[in-house]
This record gives sequence, structure tokens and C-alpha cells, in this order.
Amino acid sequence: MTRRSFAAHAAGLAAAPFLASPLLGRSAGGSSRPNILYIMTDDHAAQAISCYGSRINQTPNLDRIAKEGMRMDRVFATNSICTPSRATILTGKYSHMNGVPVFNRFDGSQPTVAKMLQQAGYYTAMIGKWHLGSNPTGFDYWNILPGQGVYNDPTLYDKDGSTVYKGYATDIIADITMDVLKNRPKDKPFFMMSHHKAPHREWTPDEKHRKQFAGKHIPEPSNLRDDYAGRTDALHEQKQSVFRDLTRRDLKIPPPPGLSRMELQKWLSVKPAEVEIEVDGVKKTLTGKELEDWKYQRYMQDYLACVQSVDDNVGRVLDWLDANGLKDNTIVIYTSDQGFFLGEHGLFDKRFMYEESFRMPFLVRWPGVIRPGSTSGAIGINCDFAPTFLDAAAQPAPKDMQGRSFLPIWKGKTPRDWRHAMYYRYYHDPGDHNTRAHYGVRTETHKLIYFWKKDQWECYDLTADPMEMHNIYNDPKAQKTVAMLKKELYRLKKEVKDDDQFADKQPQDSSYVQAPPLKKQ
Ligand SMILES: [Ca+2]
Repeated sequence: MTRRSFAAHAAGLAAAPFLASPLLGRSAGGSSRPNILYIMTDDHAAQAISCYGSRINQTPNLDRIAKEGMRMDRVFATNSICTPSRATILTGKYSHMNGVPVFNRFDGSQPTVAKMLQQAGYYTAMIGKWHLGSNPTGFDYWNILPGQGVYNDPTLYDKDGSTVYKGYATDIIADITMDVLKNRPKDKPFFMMSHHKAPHREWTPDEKHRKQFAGKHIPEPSNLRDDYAGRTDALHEQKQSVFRDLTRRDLKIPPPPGLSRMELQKWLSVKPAEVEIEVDGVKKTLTGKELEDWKYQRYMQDYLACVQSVDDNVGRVLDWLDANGLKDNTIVIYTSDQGFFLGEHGLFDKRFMYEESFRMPFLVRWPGVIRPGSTSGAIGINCDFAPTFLDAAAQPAPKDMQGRSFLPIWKGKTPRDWRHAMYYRYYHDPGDHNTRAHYGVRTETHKLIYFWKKDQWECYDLTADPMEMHNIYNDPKAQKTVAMLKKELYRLKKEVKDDDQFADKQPQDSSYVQAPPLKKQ
């Protein structure tokens, strides 16, 4: 929609009282059940989306979903890494209930929202990054990246074998999404999961967006040089530091010629303490603070360039829906499997229960049901997604799903008994980044984190200290608050049936798979 027609649309809504009528959302074809297009990226932080107040980039197409629908401000992953978040989204259950606490294989024989929607007469499709080890179940069509997949000329595979697609992964996943929608059976509503690889590490942009961000200066977060004073051992021990842990591969440093494949892999995995760059034909060696500044810029330039390609492609898909008469009866969601640190606390990656990492962006458009330009501060979790999709399809959610439908929130009526706190648990320790295992509770105003293997605690007042720099756990003035939070933490832990099932021993990592052989042409 153009700016002008959006204004006209908004004016029309303002003139007539807004009613969330059950008739609204009914398609021209007479089906009252809406289509669901669920677009999810990998590691896209809300602080890199302009409608969430980004200081570092502009995402006009993602903003368009918020302008035409709702921006949810407090949706959180219950275990902030790829495979567990995806398993939770499909099952509506916490990691300890669906059996995926780390990067282990998802048991696809268990009930999932895809199977339930398929059973209810939906055409179900899954495209792009899956990362659950086992093949998708409950989808009429699926075509996925093996494991993480690659950015350029990616291989995707379906039940019949692999295909190499020439081009850039983000463009390709959007193209296949539109192709499948074009060729879908038209007598059924659809549930489409369109999952991008971007902007996952190692943040390889396409040439157009790389150029757009090359040389751009990205403002640093105020706590890029956090000294971790007053915090537990976990922040001191992590290996996800922008300054210390980015590799030559991450920083896109060109390798010397003549290396064997093995030598090249080894060379690229080095975390460089000095880097030689060339400015206007003059070579210069960067070390110390100069190198740190440069690393942050290189990281963010590539990350944001990958995001920009996502934004363009979401715009293409929205245009396609609108041009094909699918706007009114299609719920469009944009989210990410978790957030990401963009230098906050000096970090990249996710895993920690700090805001930037475990907060999921969540934008949703549903014309006639969701008031354009609305926002919600209700606390949502990724267990809520499956019950929400089922509710939209007028299907009951099984009792053992651990989330609640967002539909009343979307309609502007947050239930009085909606949750005021959520429970989190991360297990992958030491994992790829030596991130310490922890569980915790986040309320509307506070957060309490327990690093159980260390027996150490952190507590934050999110209103007074939104950047989570001051651990008030031992502050005498905070003891009443800490005690209340502890009570709530253990109440929730019990409520979600976390009996420490995976506290001491986690399953083997097994969500990375090889693509099957290429299909015969
Ligand atoms: Ca992820």
C-alpha cells in the first residue's frame, strides 16, 4: 500500500467505528477461516527493526506490517537458541516437554500445530530454514535447507532429494514462498511457514546490500564496553564477545592464496588480535581499540545488510499477497526464532536471558480484525504461537500446550487473567560460546536470573535499568523484590512442569544434517 492509500485507509477506519466482527476476515471465496503466513527469520533482533525504534537501520516493509496491524513489544523465546525455539513454536511446549533443550533432533512423531491444521483442512507448507534434525511432518509441501544452509547458491531438499538454487538464499526463499502460494490448492485455507536463513552468522550479504552498508558508520550501543561490574561469572566467562570472539570468517578477511581446504578452514576460524586493512591503497595494521571499533563496524555492516535483504523480500511477498486478493483473509506474521546481541554488553549471538537476546520481534497484520497501528505490551512467549494459529483456524488447542492464544490481544481485549510473568530456561553449557546454563523469570518490571550450575543470581529493575547493567540481587533495598521474584520463579517452574528433566544431562547435538543426493534432472 502506498503512503497515500494507507492514509486514506486509516481515515476510512477513523470515520467508521472499528468493530472486530466475526464476518470480517471472511474471504471472497466464502471461507471464514483465515490463511496464515508465518514469516520467521533467524536471529533478527527487534533493535534492528525501525518500528521498534532502531537507531541503526530502516526497515520500511517490516514497519508496514506494524502500521497495518500490531506490534507486540514483549514476546520472548523460552530458550533462546534456534532448534529449541523452533521445536517450541511447533509444539506449543517448553523444551523440557518437547524433548529439544539443545541442538538435538526433534521427534517429528509428536503432535504439532502443522499436523493439527492439516487435519483441520488447511494446506500446510514449510519453506527454508528448518534446523530440527528430523524431516518435517504435518506439511503437504516442504522444501528446506539442510541444517543452517548457506547464503549463496543454497541447496534445499524435499522428500525426493536436493536441488541447488542459483542465487541468494533470502531472495530464493521468498521466490519459493510465492511460487507455492501461487500453485496451492485454492479450495483450502493455507498455513505457510516461510523461514529465512538470514541474518544468521556468518552474516553474508548479497552484493547490492553489502555495498549499501560498506563504509556506513553504525552507532555503537552505550554498553558496548560493559565491564560486567557487579554481575555474576557468566558474563566474564562467555565467549561471544564482539572484540574477542569474532573470527576471520565472521569479519570477511580475505585469506592468503594457496591454502588447502583444511588450512583455509583453520585460517578462517582464527579470532584475530590484529588485522591488516587497506585504506585508499595504503596498508594499515589495526590493533587495540582501533581494531575493536573496526570489528563492531564490520559485524554490524554485514548483519544489517542481511536484514535489509529480508526487508526487501518481505515487501515483495506483501505486495504479492495484496495484488493477488489475499490481503484481507491472510494473517501475516513477522518474527524471529529469538533476538540477538548487536554489541550490547559487548556481545554478539543470543542464549542469555538479557532483553536483546531473548526478545522476539513480533509483527502481525490481519485486516478487519487487528486495528492498524496498534501495539501491545502483554507478555507473550513462543509457546503461545501454536495455540494462536489453532484459535485463528477455529480449532481447540490441546490441553498440554503450554501457551495461550494471542487472538484476544490482537482484537484489543487482553484477558484480565493474562500472564504478568514468564519463565525461561537455557541449557546449552558450555555450548559454542561457553554461555552458562540458567533459568529465570521476567515480569513486566523485573528480571531474576539463576545460573544453577554456579549457584549465582542476577536481578534487574527493568524500569530503572533497561540495559540491565546493575545487578541488584544483593542490594539490601531490593530484598523484598528479590524474595517475591524468587517465589514467582518457582511457582512458574512448577506450573510449566519443569522438574529439571534436562538440568544435568542434555541430549547429544544432532540437528545438523547432510542434504540428501541431488534429484535427477
Ligand atoms: Ca536463531
